Amino acid sequence: MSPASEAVSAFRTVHGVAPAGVWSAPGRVNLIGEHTDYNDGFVLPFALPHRLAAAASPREDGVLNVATLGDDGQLQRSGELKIADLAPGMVDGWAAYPAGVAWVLRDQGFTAGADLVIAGDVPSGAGLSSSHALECAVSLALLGLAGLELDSAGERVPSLPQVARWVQRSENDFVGAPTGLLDQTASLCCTESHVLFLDVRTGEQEQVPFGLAEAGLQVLIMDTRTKHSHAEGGYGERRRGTERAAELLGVKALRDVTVEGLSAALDRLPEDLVPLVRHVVTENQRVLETVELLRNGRIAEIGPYLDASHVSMRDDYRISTPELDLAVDSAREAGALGSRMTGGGFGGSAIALVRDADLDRVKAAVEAAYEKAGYRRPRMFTAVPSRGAGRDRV
Ligand code: GAF
Repeated sequence: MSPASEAVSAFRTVHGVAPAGVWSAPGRVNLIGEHTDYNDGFVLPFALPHRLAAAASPREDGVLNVATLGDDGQLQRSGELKIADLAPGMVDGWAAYPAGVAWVLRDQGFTAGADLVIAGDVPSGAGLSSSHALECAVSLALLGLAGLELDSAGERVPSLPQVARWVQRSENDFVGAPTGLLDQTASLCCTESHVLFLDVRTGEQEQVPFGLAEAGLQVLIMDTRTKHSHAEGGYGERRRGTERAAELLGVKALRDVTVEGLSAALDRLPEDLVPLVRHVVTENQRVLETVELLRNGRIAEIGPYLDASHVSMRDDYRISTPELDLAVDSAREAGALGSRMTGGGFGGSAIALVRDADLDRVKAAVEAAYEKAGYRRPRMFTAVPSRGAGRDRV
């Protein structure tokens, strides 16, 4: 059953009637361009086929009531949340994500309540943006109930990039996670068969063809099944470090430092900021060079950029883990064209670009390496670039 059908059926179970509609949003992987988004830089994600769906009906009483269907088939409930009373810090756990969206939309004049039932198959805690899929599906559901169909052709008001900024605000100010714009924009704006080249500073977007099948290639996702958390520690620390570096260099954001000016910039920084800046500046350049190859259909040649990106995150940004490194190294040794951790780091998933003929060998090698190291068996699957968020007809 599709996530949308599952959400509709769970809605019927909970509420005894069909929902007014169902909206869904995908998880994402970032092909390259990590920790560049909050430095006004470049990112290159694609949407996963995995989605979270929100079946929804309006309520007259200004209450948000969310139930979510877990992997174990059990429903968890948010309880009745009065939208007018929502404030940061009031809601904990998974329910903070839909509540944050309702909170931010309230400020835009969308104050109506809703019953929502969520279902889907984006692995959670895998660094594949299940929380953003949830936020984006809920945003489109609440806006859709208010009569705004953002996925229809023609003029879109508000635009999807605008919704992405609202989702970011809900995450930063309500949930309390200091994340950038990558994940929401990917979930909302990606299209099938393309990677999305986003210039975070200007908001400019380019859908770049990513024809894996034509090139005889696969993207293998390797979920280390180790936990990461953005809301605490490492992510915020790195973010603050890069902001401090930009301030010391007298630029608006590290986006303004070029590879040509890198060495002079590094000379002006305290030692602890040097590797952070080196990562961000070189990563932006890697995105630009990867995009250029993809524009010319040279997809099999991007491997070295993926590899270099991983090394930079491992050694300079220091956000990789032994599990991620082992997945990347064993995939490479077994013939992957390139491999890197994806997302925020500190656990989660890595990706590998693999020729069709090498896929089984690469998967077996990663599994064997994990077994030998005594790690939990990784979850592995291939994924093609899929459609972004929108309304589903079931
Ligand atoms: C997480 C964040 F949510 C993104 O904004 C981005 O910074 C990413 O980590 C790293 O590229 O997914």
